[in-house]
Amino acid sequence: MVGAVQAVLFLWAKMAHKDWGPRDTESELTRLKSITDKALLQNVEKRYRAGNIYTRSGRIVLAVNPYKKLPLYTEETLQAYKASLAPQVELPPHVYAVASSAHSGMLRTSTSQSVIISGESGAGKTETAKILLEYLAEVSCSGSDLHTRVLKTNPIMESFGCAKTIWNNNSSRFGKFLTLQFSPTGRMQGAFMKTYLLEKSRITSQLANEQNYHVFYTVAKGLSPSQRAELQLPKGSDAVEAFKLLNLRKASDVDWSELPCDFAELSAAFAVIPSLAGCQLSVWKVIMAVLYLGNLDFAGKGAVGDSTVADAKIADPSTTAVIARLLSIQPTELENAICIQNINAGGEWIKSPNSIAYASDALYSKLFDWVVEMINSSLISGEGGRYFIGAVDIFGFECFPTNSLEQLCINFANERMQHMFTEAVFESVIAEYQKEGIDVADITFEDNTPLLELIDKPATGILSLLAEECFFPNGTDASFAQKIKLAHARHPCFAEVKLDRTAFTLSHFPGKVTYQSAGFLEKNKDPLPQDLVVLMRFSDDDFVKTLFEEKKGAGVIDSFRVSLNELVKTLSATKTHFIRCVKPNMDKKAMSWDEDVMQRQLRTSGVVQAVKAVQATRKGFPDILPFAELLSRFEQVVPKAAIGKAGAEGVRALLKGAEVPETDYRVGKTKVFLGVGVLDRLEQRRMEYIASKVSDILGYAEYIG
Ligand code: AOV
Ligand code: MG
Repeated sequence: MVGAVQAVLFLWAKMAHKDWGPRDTESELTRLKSITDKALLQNVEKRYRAGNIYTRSGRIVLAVNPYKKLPLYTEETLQAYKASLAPQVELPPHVYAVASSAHSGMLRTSTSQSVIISGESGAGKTETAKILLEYLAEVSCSGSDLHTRVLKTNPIMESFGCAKTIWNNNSSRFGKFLTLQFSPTGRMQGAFMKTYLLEKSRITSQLANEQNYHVFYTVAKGLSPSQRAELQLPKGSDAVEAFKLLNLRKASDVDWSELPCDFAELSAAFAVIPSLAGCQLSVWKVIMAVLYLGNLDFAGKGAVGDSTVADAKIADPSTTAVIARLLSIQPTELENAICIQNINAGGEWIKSPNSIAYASDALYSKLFDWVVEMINSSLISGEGGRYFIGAVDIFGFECFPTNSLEQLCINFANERMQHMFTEAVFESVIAEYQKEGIDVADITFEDNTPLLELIDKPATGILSLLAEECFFPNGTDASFAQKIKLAHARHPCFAEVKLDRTAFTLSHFPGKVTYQSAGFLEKNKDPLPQDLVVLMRFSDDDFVKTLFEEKKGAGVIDSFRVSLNELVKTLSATKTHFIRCVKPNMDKKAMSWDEDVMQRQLRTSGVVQAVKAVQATRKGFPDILPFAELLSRFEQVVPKAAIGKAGAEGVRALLKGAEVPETDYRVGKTKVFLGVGVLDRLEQRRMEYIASKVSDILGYAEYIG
């Protein structure tokens, strides 16, 4: 009998509530009774261990990287989110809930939306972006060509732009802003992406245990014998360990199963993008040319580093011949272009072998840009799309043993996104209170404006000083380091490094990072030897020519700043959604929980502060409900006095009837703010009420049965 009552009760409670049953407090951090760091962490851990990697915290969805496949992305789950009409906050937290909310929000309010996915390197941003895209494609263009094309951009972009680092086996080495274009009825019509700052230095040098871009391994190993014959590759072109740029001791150093796709899948993905489909062999050619360039050595006196010698020669002319053949250029001209770099020493042109690295960098990064351009030309909607949903998946915050200009840019981009996050999250809390006419308590949150200014302020910021130093003929990395120290020694986010005059430390939101300024100037100038450009433009291969077509270009930093500003402007004009990815350990391990690592990320990401701010502002009123919601849920459970009255009047009558002391709630203009425990007490009454009805029904059933 008791069992039957419980079962009926459970079903009743489930039916009485929209979608997935009563709101549970654990899936929403701001609902927790205790919001100490420890309590929040324990809650997230408990959920994580039960396979619930997503937790909501007000407007933010927190995603903990499971580092293993979980059954969270099934067709049924997707359909359940698709079919649900409940607002996002009512649904179990999930990337699908965010995607669904962005899509329906776009339609309901006629406003473009964006999803900002942030987190440290390896936290799960790129995976999250894929899940988001899968959902949006499924609900808005299922079965169409666009659906296939837009999803196939993932293996291509990951192959060309991701690489194994110490922090992530599939680390994005570029930033991406994907824009999905929609019709007024919510159908996806097209897509395009903007990419930011591919890490060029990786092409020619990687840390031990790190790797080059995935595509090099995929292509070197995957080309078929007939393709190798067509490209006239020499014997052994499939021996990946023989290519110096691949940074391998043996072929088995590559974990092939971890690459985003194999060669057949990459080819298949190319095949569905119309503007890439016919160019496959040309692309593989350039990839192989870059690999052979990396194997070039200089002979005799002109060896690397010996730039005073005027007779540098390439040690192995047969390799030069292979590269020249691949690029359809003359071997002697290639040798000249990479041996003679226009360095004037005492009025004499000297031959420096250094331009091999520039040649590989230039070829690959131009190929990367071309691939992005082709994808865009195949996916973008001619009609432009009325609204869009944008997804930001940039390279995550990172701190390596040695950090250079790339890390400064990456970390700076993360700071900009963090700033948007704090603005949106904290300001929205304040705004909610003000809108309801309720006093706002002091909210404290880390404001990273001082650090942003230190890096980006016009004229005196670190990036401006770098650009300026690049203009001076005598500017060096050391003089740049000196200048920023003079300008910023006292800045609270800046610190000098003892015994290292060219290094400096910045206090970022996730922690301190020490940067080595050696190489900053050259990286910013991004030299592209003119001889090489001319040579490529005279290639007999139209594809190679196209790669080196003239394009406007500013300094690396200048164009990065401009595009980041544009991104922030674009995002600011949309309704923003936030997904915060965190990783449970630093070892890329499944289901291993390192409390310190998690604590640090929750604290530094602003999630803990956001939860605390919500509570601080609520001055002990953790539950905010629209009037109608309170009335529809609890009206029956209090004496008749409240029934029939709507709005604030009804709410006051209901709470009075339920004997809630006046000090335990505040009535705003459209919402009621409930004190700690009030909602629980009301729920309790509601359950008692339902139980009494159920026992009436069961009693009646027994009577008539
Ligand atoms: P990131 O994008 O945040 O790092 P990724 O999205 O590449 O991180 O995630 C790193 C790895 O974690 C992936 O390759 C997966 O193995 C695993 N992973 C992440 N999310 C999930 C998930 N929801 N389910 C299963 N496995 C997951 V970086 O690009 O380095 O900043 O720059
Ligand atoms: Mg990534």
